[in-house]
Amino acid sequence: MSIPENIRQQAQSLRETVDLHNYRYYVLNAPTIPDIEYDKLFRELQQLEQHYPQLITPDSPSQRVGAAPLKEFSQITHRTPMLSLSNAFEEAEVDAFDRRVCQGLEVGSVEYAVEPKFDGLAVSLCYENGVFATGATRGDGYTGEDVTLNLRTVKSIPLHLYDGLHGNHQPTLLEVRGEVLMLKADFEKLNLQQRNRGEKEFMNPRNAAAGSLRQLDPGITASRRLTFFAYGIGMHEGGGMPCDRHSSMMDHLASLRFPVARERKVVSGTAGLLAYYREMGELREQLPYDIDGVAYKVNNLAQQEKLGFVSRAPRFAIAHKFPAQEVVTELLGIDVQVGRTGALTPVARLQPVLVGGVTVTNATLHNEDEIRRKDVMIGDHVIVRRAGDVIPEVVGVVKEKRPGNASEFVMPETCPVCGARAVRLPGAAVTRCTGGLFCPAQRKQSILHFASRRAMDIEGLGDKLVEQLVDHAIVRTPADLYKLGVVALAGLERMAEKSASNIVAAIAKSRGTTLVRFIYALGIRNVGETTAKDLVRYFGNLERLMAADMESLQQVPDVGPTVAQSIADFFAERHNCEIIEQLRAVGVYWQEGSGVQQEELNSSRISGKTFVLTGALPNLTREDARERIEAASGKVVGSVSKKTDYMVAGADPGSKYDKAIELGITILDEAALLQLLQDSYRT
Ligand code: 5U1
Repeated sequence: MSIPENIRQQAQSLRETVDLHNYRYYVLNAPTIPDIEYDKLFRELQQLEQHYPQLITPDSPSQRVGAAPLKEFSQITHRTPMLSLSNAFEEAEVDAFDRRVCQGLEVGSVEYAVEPKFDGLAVSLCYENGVFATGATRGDGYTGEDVTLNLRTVKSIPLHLYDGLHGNHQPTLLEVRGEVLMLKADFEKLNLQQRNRGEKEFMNPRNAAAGSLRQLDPGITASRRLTFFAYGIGMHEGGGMPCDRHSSMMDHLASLRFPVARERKVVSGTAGLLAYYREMGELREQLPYDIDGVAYKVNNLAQQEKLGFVSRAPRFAIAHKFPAQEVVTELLGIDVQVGRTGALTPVARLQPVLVGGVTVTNATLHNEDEIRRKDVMIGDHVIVRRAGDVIPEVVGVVKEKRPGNASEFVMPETCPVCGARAVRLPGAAVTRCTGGLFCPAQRKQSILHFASRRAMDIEGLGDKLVEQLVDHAIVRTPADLYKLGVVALAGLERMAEKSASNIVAAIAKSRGTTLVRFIYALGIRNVGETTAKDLVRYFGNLERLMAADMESLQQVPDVGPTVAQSIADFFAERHNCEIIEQLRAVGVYWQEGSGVQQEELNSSRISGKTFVLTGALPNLTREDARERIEAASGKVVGSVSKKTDYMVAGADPGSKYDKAIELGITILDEAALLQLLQDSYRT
């Protein structure tokens, strides 16, 4: 059957439109149409192709998924070897690299293209006459595995080279080199899914990316969200690549619609390289993907060629690695710590080891189920991860190194601190000490929480001091803190008179507080700062909150049955009410509100609306913006969801911005926010 020209054109136009929206969504992170519109276009294309199968081209966006599982991967020999980069760990090694380069080129200073070094899986993509033909893993650098069908499912990999002006001179052969990785957010989602399905979790985004790409069934790869970033070109034949610099080559790849790192730059000399290293080191945690260092490349391609290669690494490039965030060490034992709410947490006692530049001796194992799931035994060699400010955790075990005498962890049946029964309720993941505030560990943690910065903000009351105060029975409840004198404190270990009087002054200062801080300081289970704010906004004063029943508690926005039950249980406990009485008796005070404040809430048009802040605003700090929004009864939350009403975005917004765009959430800049706040008080 011959196909009418208008149908042919319609299919071509639909393919181009779908390609464009794919590119905007997966590469630029800036979609311009809602998902529903995209789905409609995609279905239209599918229907047309179903009706006229002759119209189907291998690079049609409809042809990414659907290939049958393979029996095994075949091998692909790379047209040009996939080299690795030499590593530098110290500044001196970077300096030596720059000096070698200058010497080799007989110049005084060299321009470098610098970019993040992705912590993923290196792949080579081959485009024949502009169409994606084959894709392979790095393998041994000369031969890799043919993962073409799997790479086709990665939406940010173009199935053809973008030919914006139709008829542009395209290379007959182009080998694009880059890295397949999984974004941190996608990794978290995948692991949550794996956990919910009772399947094995992945140790880190890199393993998840590798495990997802090396699947014989492309359907599995398609179900995992992988991302690709290009960082160079292997072979290139037949024109269309007019570049004399690495940086312009990357720009050219971007114009062909390959994803390239936004953070790439051009710098000069060692000073430029090291400044970039520090800049990226600071940015590392905020990036949506893991990087393990930065890559430095001589920018001028003729200079690159002149420098050439040494064994399997180029002389013109080097990777400057960050301190490892994951290391292997020995698990010497598992201690059990008792938290503020009595939760027993198994903590790994480790052979001290440097992780991310810090010596780590302990790492959390979360709970008993996690230990079983990760199959951790005492004596094992374990993989410890420490990223940013996050508490170090054991992410896995090196099974091959398990010693014959490795022993299993058993959760104690009694609290290791007070000896009360430890209970794990059916369906709960956590085992808890039943000793309540009679347990010194819970008492210490409650007092530390009470004094913490966001609660009563008592400066200088740290864990060593609280430990002594509780162990010597000087402090039993938070109210006892306000009875402390300089003499009692100065008698303690490592406590000079000056520090003692500073602490007494800090305690005295904390007497004047806010009801939000006070409620948060009480340490009611499931009541964090945000819930404390919601409760105060709704009830206005403590008496009303203490008297509230389950029904009225659940009238508070965002308070469900679990939180309501925790609050009701807390105030039903006589001991807790007595402590509140004692705190008032020792002079703790706050400004009481006037009761249920619904009318007041409703007076602002943004009351109850949810805001997410991202990026740097020109004039307001985050705290300023938050305070102003909250003063108008709006609410600031940390993450974007369908329920978010507004995103306030400043310079260099994070990935939240992309998500907000994706969900069609109204975006405000600082000026628009201030206007909205002003308008919100007008009726
Ligand atoms: N960002 C980046 N990673 N990476 C890895 N660039 C880069 N370049 C590489 C490798 C192996 O090699 C080329 C310089 C040959």
